[in-house]
Amino acid sequence: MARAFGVGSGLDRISSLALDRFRVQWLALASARNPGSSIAHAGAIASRDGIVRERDAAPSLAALGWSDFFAAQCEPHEAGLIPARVATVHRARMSAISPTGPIRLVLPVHAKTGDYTVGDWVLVEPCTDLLLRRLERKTVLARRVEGSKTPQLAGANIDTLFIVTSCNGDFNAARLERYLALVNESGAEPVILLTKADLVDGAQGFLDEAAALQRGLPVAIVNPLSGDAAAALAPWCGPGRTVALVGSSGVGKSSLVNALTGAGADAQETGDIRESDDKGRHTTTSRSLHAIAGGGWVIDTPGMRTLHVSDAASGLETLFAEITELSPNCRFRDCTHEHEPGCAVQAAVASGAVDPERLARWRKLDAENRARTPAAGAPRGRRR
Ligand SMILES: Nc1nc2c(ncn2[C@@H]2O[C@H](COP(=O)(O)OP(=O)(O)O)[C@@H](O)[C@H]2O)c(=O)[nH]1
Ligand SMILES: [Mg+2]
Ligand SMILES: [Zn+2]
Repeated sequence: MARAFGVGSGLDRISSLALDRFRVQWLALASARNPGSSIAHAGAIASRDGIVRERDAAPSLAALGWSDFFAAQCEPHEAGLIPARVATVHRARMSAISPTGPIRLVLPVHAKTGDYTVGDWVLVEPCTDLLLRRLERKTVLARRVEGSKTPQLAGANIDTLFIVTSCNGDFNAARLERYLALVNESGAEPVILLTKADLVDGAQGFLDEAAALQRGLPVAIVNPLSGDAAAALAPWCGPGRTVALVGSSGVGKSSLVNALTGAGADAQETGDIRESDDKGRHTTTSRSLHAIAGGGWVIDTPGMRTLHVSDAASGLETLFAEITELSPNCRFRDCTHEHEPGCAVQAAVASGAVDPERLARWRKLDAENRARTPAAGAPRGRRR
């Protein structure tokens, strides 16, 4: 049976369910993006052959971030299934967004929601909303948690990860490098955002120091409280693109999410609808996929309390490229770049080409990564 959302079916379906915060936000956005359209117009028809025909403001597969990478994973016998993007993951339930609208996923028996993360693409059975399988991820932000066998997932299929820090005591090169290692390893593009530049005399020093942390690293100053925050982030956002924010508590991540999701003329309408659904149920601790007003999606990640580096050998290699690129020139293949004769890295430090503090920080992170990455059968560790 093909599923269609007409005026009646869409509204019936919506009113028959207790609206969760996600659903309300999604509908608010669908109508905000297309002023004058009703909720019913934010629908699409998925035919039996799986071809999804877009109608008006409903996110098309492409707008949701679908690409050849995911399409190529679908088997011919799966043509009748609906691809959907996971929007929220709770202990016992998950929701998704598809071109037919928001879906409360029905989980297969024995499914563990911990195996999924916000941003995942899943294939859904159209009539039952049963989650059949997850597609391979393009990128995934993961970290090993002490005492747990499976890594903790903070989001998947993220294109750009904003590492947020502020122009004050929070700014710390060593901590930013930890974030960079994890983000590099995730496969997403890192961008450093500097907030609170309005509270210091000169932000140029912070900008320069951040830019020096990794070759080609984009760094931007952004004030989440100003009206132009969304415009400042626009180069990394847009239809089909997914971004996420990481950084310490208090640096402005939530303010930035608000700036992205409720920007401009739509802010009032979105705010009203959010308020009516609030009931004090703020979900700041769980991750969710939020639509960006100008197109694209932002994943809200809760703060990472500890920031240990593991399973990040290639992430470190990218981060410390000026050091790791020199290693092949060292006399000994297993050179630690500390005391060995004929060390190309030490020679570069002596000539001023490599910052000795960077070398010290690389050594510390590299050792930590080796100590924390299981040697055999590590799915993401790079063999040396
Ligand atoms: N003056 C100023 N305040 C900021 C800036 N960015 C964030 N803030 C404030 O910093 C506080 C913490 O922001 P919040 O978004 O909650 O940070 P989060 O913990 O990272 O989510 C809030 O009071 C913000 O208004 C900025 O660029 N300038
Ligand atoms: Mg916050
Ligand atoms: Zn060396």
